[in-house]
Amino acid sequence: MNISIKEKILSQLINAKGEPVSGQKLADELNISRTMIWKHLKSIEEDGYIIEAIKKKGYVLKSIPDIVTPEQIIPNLNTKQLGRTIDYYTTCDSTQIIAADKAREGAPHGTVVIAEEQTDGRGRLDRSWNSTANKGIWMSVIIRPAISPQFAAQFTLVSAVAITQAIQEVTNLTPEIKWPNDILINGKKVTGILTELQADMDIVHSIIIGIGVNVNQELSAFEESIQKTATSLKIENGEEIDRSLLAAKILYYLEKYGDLYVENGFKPIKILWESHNCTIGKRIRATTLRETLEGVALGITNDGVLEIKLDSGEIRGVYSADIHLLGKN
Ligand code: BT5
Repeated sequence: MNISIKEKILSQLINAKGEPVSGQKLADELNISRTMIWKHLKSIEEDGYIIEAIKKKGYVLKSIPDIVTPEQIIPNLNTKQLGRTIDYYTTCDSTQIIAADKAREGAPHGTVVIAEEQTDGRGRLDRSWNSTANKGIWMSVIIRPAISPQFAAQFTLVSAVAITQAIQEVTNLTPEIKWPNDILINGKKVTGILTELQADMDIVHSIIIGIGVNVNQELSAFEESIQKTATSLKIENGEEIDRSLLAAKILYYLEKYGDLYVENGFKPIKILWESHNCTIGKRIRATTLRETLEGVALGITNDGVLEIKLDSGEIRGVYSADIHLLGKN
């Protein structure tokens, strides 16, 4: 793990929770001069943090900017590998495109690309993804699990469980997973997941997990076409959420459940997924690339495939689809 001196100073200020941190102590601990400490503090202030110097006591962090820089995320991060390298953009076309290039260039497992704004955010099948500036988490995580390509799609479900857990912990809201890649609150979409694969026939080079979480938007921030179907965490619980804290929690659970999945297979994830899902037992319409099926969602298999019981009684497995919930069985 490579943390810069600036990150270490910021981390100490954040951990002090409003108490003064002595400049001399920082200088001694980090083995640099007081002047260097002062220069780093100035640079931290330039990033939007407000720091007050209290005579003979030290420096107090007064306010934190609402940004998702590595300096903001890393002090909250409790992972071994995920998010230990964070590539941050104030604006970009799509974090997914940047991450795909980085993965091809050999970026290590756990590398994160995150942006305040995306001008060309993407969903599945090249649909567009609304990514308002400074209001959401728009990030792509490069992972390199030792699994065969046929299992890669299960990482969408692993990610859904991880994000659901993180949202629950940070907000007390109760999100639900709509198979395969949506997270809903009160029936509206708060998160979309886009899992892309770089692989040969029998080996995964990387999986790029694109995560879009609507955090602090008002309804008017969404394009009109999705205002009836989309929501944000702020709309649902009425208060602003710390995006960097939530991003760190998502990475924590993604590492935890990703490791669990690689070590123990899909079974434990399936149990967690089922406890959070809002698809099973419902009457649904599933639109795949080839056809539209209507029936009752019976469950997911040990491979993450959705099983639907059609009105004819026939049971069909679906690997990927857009699901429309029609109501209770
Ligand atoms: C998804 O696709 O839900 C995957 C979204 C992944 C976005 C992340 S952000 C970071 C990374 N970089 C990227 O460029 N993408 C990933 P899909 O299931 O195809 O849903 C797309 C549909 O959701 C659109 O056609 C809209 O109807 C709707 N939609 C678009 N933006 C939305 C938003 N912000 N919130 C809720 N719904 C949205």
